[in-house]
Amino acid sequence: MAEVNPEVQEFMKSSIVTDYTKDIQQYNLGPLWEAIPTIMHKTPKPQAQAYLWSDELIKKKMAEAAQIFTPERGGERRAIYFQNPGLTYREPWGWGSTTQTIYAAVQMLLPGEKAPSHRHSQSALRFISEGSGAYTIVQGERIFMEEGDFLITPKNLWHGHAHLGTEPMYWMDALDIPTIYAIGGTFFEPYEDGLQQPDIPDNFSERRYRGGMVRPVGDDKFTVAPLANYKWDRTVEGIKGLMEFDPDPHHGYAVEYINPSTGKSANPTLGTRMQHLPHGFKTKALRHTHSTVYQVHKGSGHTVINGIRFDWKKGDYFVVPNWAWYEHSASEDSYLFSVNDLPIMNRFDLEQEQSFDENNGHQKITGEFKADFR
Ligand code: GTQ
Repeated sequence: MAEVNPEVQEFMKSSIVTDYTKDIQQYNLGPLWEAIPTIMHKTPKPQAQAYLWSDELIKKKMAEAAQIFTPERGGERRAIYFQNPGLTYREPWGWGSTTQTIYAAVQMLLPGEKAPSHRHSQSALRFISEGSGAYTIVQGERIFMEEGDFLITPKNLWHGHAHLGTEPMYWMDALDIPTIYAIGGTFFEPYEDGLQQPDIPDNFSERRYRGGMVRPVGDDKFTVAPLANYKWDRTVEGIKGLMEFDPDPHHGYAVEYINPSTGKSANPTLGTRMQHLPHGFKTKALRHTHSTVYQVHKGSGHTVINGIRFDWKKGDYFVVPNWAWYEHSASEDSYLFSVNDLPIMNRFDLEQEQSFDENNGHQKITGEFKADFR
């Protein structure tokens, strides 16, 4: 705001003004003269906080959930979402917000279990953290999932899951639930008949895309991504190619999952990356408009977020909010999967980025993260 002279400041604090400010609010009217610093802050001031959920906590709570209900009996999915403590104002469950735009969760499916089909206007993705032998069936295509696979479930397609294997499966879900909620675009429909049955060959899209950088003729016309499962082996091949060269100082060896029809992000509203940080590698600090949710797929290390050190290891999840300085450091060979809202920021032409120039690109560490349970 422009400088206000002391006389004006004094006047704005007088009862003529403050009484009036109070008065209009009873008519559901708002005083911009009071609200500007809150609703139009100078740089992004996300309500989402930097936070970390540990593998132990998630496993413990999932084991408890498994004792209590199955997906078929209990609300369609056994998924527990990461409710950011800065976004809990819609009690009692918050509003499914890990950042302001991203919902992230862990889902667990036990051998023999089924999660019935449904469809909705939110776009979904999954990253498989443990196990194999389960499939998701998306619009009649059974897609078998293995550790390290990245899958998309485009909006409005029927989808359900079933587990034909022998060990529990865990995966990360991410959806644009808070974004669709905020703009009033939510539609949801259960499938009338439990789990949809297959009507096209298993793993159809992944088999059609076996060639990688060649695509079936005609597929440039797709509006939804035509590839449903991005296999781990192929992702690692992409990263190995990068490792023949110097790492990116801010990202290490990082690739993004793209829609092979358009070259844009695999999901229209959520960006997704796999990032390899070799043992001992430290990235330089960066901040940008978009927010990110990470899953530690392999390894261990820490991330400094606005001066606070977050130690992580395999199976942990953490949030880097909008416009927060962050830098990663790997103490073992590490792989971080991440989901971001960069496609949304780009669509609105809002993305800005800055690198941290002082101290050779590294923040001063002022504290360590400790989870505070409510
Ligand atoms: O597996 O279809 O975590 O529809 C949230 C919404 C998972 C799913 C979630 C969903 C799903």
